[in-house]
Amino acid sequence: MQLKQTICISAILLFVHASGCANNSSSSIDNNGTDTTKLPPVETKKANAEYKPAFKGQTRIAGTKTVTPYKAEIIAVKLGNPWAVIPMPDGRLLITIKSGFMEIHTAAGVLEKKITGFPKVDDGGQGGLLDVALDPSFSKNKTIYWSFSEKYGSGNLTAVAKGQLNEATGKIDNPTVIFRATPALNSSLHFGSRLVFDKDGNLFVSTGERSILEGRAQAQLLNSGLGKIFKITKDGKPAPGNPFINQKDAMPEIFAYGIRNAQSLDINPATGELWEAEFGPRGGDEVNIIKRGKNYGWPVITYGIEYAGPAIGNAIQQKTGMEQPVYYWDPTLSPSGMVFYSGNAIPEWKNNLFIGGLSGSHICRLVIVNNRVVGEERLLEDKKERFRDVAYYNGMLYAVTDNGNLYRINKK
Ligand SMILES: [Ca+2]
Repeated sequence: MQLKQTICISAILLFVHASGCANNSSSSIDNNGTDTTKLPPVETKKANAEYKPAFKGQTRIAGTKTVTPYKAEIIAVKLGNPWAVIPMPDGRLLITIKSGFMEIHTAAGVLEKKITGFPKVDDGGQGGLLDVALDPSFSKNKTIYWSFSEKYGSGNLTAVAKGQLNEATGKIDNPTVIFRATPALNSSLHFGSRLVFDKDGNLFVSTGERSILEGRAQAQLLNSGLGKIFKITKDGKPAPGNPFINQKDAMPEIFAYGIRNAQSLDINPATGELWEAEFGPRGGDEVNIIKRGKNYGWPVITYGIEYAGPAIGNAIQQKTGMEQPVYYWDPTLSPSGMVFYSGNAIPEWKNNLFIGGLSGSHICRLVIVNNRVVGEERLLEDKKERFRDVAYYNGMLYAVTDNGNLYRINKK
């Protein structure tokens, strides 16, 4: 009896092992026997700039194609202008609406509650109520953090606030601004911004350089909040260990600098590192791995050119002391929100990066091995939508678009 059981269990283990191998070896081969990880690059249009990449595979990497059958459904419509979607611990979705409120939707997309009572946002151009993040102890303290464009002095800026989500009243309780990316300028563009918690319980915040030339130059200045990645505590103070805490005239909240306009941040589940995507000018949208104290080069180095055509600065793309992007696009994707897929439901998506594309009108899937992009795929290109944000929950992706649609992407 015991022997029989042992044989049986061994047989089961063998079967599991064998089928696991079969999955691994077949996951990139489609029904026609084509290796779907070595397709031609997805980008076929002429680049705006004739710049050469710093290393092979920094742009126009091999195309790849998802083999596991999946479906994309629109589960809510007419959301207005959604900017961010994040899952709550129970699988419901919290969605920010740019004009200044949030909505809670069920996992099936049904509107459950409108949340109001946020401080007034400067809703114009790219400004408004932008990203939202849940406190790591949200289930207990109901605290959320959000970024928004705020009228401040004679201009406007990117601010971060916190408060408690009161579902019973549909209000945000104790809304308090905890951080402002000064100085305020007069611009309706390039506010950033994403919020993501590090595993140490501090909050990363990205900002933009406000697009106007006065702000652009400040992306390189450590006494300015424009064009930066910040790391702050839950009260908006500099996170312990920040690189410029002891440097005179530097903002102690800065974690990294030389950023143009970053609307994408997420922690890579495979490495724990912070990844970012940012809008370049005409060409030169970037993906970066953000490291403490590093300079990401804008506007000194870039793979893009001015919208009007001339080179930016001295037309250089690489410089000692400035970080190279892991990947860049020319023509642009216009990367908005992004998320790593950390589940197993669609095996070939594990630890891939999914980035919402605005002008690119698709969700970009990047396959990453050893911190290099090895494959690119365009998802939902046929929908012709501007994808504003992408979220992950339990094997599924959710996405919101500028048309006000909420998508759920799931294994078939
Ligand atoms: Ca850069």
